[in-house]
Amino acid sequence: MGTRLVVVSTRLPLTLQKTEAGRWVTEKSSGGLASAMNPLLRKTGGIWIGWSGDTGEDDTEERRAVLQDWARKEHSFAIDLPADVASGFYEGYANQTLWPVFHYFVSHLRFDAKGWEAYVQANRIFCGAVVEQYQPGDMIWVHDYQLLLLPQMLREALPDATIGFFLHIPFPSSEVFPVLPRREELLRGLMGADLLAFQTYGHLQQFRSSLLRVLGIESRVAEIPVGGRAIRLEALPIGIAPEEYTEPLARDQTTARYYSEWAARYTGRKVLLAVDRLDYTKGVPERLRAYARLLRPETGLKEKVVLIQIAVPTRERIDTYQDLRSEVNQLVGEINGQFATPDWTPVVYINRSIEREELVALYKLADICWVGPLRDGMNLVSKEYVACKGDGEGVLVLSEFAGAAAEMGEALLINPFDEEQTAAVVARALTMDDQERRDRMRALHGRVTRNNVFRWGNRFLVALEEAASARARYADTRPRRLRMEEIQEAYVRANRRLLILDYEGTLVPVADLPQEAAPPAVVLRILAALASNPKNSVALVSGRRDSDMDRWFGNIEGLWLFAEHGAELKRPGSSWEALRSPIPADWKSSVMPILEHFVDRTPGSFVEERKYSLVWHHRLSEPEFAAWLANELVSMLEAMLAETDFRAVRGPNIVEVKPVWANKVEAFQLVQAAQAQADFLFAAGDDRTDEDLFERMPDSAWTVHVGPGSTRAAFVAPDIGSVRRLLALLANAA
Ligand code: ADQ
Repeated sequence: MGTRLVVVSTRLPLTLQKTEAGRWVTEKSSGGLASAMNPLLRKTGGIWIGWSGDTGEDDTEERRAVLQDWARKEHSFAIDLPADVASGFYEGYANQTLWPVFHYFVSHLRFDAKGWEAYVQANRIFCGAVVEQYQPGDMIWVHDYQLLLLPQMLREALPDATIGFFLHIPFPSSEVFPVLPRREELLRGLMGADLLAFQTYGHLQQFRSSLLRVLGIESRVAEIPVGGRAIRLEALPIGIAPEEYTEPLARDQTTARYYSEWAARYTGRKVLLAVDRLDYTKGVPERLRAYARLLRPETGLKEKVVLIQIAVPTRERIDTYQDLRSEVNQLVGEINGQFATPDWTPVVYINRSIEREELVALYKLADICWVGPLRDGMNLVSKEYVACKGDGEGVLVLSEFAGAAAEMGEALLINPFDEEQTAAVVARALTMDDQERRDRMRALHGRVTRNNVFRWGNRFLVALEEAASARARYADTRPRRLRMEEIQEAYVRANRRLLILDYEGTLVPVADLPQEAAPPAVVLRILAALASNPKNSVALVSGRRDSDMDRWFGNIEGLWLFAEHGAELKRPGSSWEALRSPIPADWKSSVMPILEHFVDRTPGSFVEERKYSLVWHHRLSEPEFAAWLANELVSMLEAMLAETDFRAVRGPNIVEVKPVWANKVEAFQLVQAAQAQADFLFAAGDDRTDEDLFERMPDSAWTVHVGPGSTRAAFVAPDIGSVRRLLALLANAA
């Protein structure tokens, strides 16, 4: 791997701490991510960019020296976030808006506009820091939900950069995701990446269906076509670095001491272990309540088991977390108060972080590891426990709502919301026979060891490299990003110009209802200015009726109007004429009943009747269902219309039945006949009918495709705004 890896995540593997004495010290964390990234960073001479965790207000020389050390010795570049940005970003939008919704806790959602602004601002600060460190050829790997806007920001700042994104938490269902304020911006923020990777295939699918529902962007299982390139999609479950757990077990003295002390203490009792950050997604109260059921007299388990619950405090400044802490304190108190005896405490509760040596000793000790999140992207605790069970002596009880469940079929799966069933499964784990226990654990152990975090990191980088080289190949051919100045220069040089413009989706957004979509004043001004230039022939082609076109554009002198996709034409200064006539009178009566049948089947859809065409609109319907029916409708109509002059075509959220001869190529040829020897040909459009035109125009033509999707156009404009800006530039050019 010749290229350098640039890792970007909210936090660095290093934390800046101010001691009581006022000195700045560095704390190193040895999380799974750090152990995965470090070898890759070493191998590629890469760097890590993240937040220092601090505001940088106390900008002393000593502090700066510590951070310079990080950069020099650890290749870690720390970003400072101003206090208000940090809290609005971290405690605000990231952890009180995104975190709950992505984990299906919609009722915990808190939102305010300030938090959102801070989130945008923080992403911008990250972007600036990456741009500052960036060297051409680098591979940028962005991590997690705090940085959802970063890929697109980076793409705009560094158009040729290789950008990958990994989401560590679940992607929620498309029923839940749209609950989020600023959902469109979030999805657009991701669109700058070359690769988007998720923990599970399920999350990937949910992302795709949210993308369709929220932005109307269609995708395939492995990629999303966007404006002249494709974003690759992958499901890459994260793993752990098994040696970080097995090594201390094999060699470390402290670990061995802890283990033998505790093994002696708990002789004769089964140890149930739970290790979580104290987060409401982790199901700690649910576990405690299920455990209380397990201790009821009829199970006979009283005094025979002990639950060691380790809960690391996190996000303590947020109310919900404080409430959770009180709830857990109370439950632990109740259970111990109700069941304890002078020589037995049913729950050992540790509400702080513990050392690796202690954690590993506990993993080895535990007969059962009880992993019960209500929702979790992956869950590494389940994998760490399994890594420590090379001897097969342990049972993993695992929530089916952890991403890990997709890979760990040999665990005993629970629905943590069902406390009765959970207690029964744990009881079964306690009595499982030796053979079954070992068989299950060995299968799990083999997989956790093989699918480790190093393999995960490599798979991500291989996929990212492939995605980026596919984009580079694509960029070498066509289309290119819109180059306004280049087009402007050619326009200024030319003497006879022909511009053919699509309307909806190109100059104005596609409207939900056909009666909407009137042009704003700015569009009228641009069209009038272009059409009034004696060197120009400007044609506007729309699917609209002649009456709409007249009402909206009738006053603009010199403009060619085509209504109903070119079935009707109005030359400058004359009146409407049909391109062909007569057309068979009965065609609508045979097509209409079929469309009506589809309206009945698809709530929210409706038929629009025009003079020359019939249109089935399904923009307001459930997108996946409607897309499926649209395909069915088209194939049905194709068979029916095969021998006629009519065709059924799919457009953005529509199926349209119209005459074959009503098309942009014919429209173009008509204008061209009037503007012979044009030395500047220009076309802009966003849909399939525009593609036919782009293909038929000569290579010298300036063809512009608007928005996402693959295209034959020479240029891609990201959105309607940029087309308007370009046309305004031309309209004002000398
Ligand atoms: P987390 O929500 O933090 O991670 P998890 O995957 O379980 O959840 O990782 C927690 C880590 O913290 C584990 O490595 C564990 O050993 C450690 N830990 C927990 N309690 C501890 C304690 N008391 N003392 C010391 N260490 C403790 C997010 C997502 C997950 C996803 C990971 C990685 O929410 O779903 O698996 O990222 O992608």
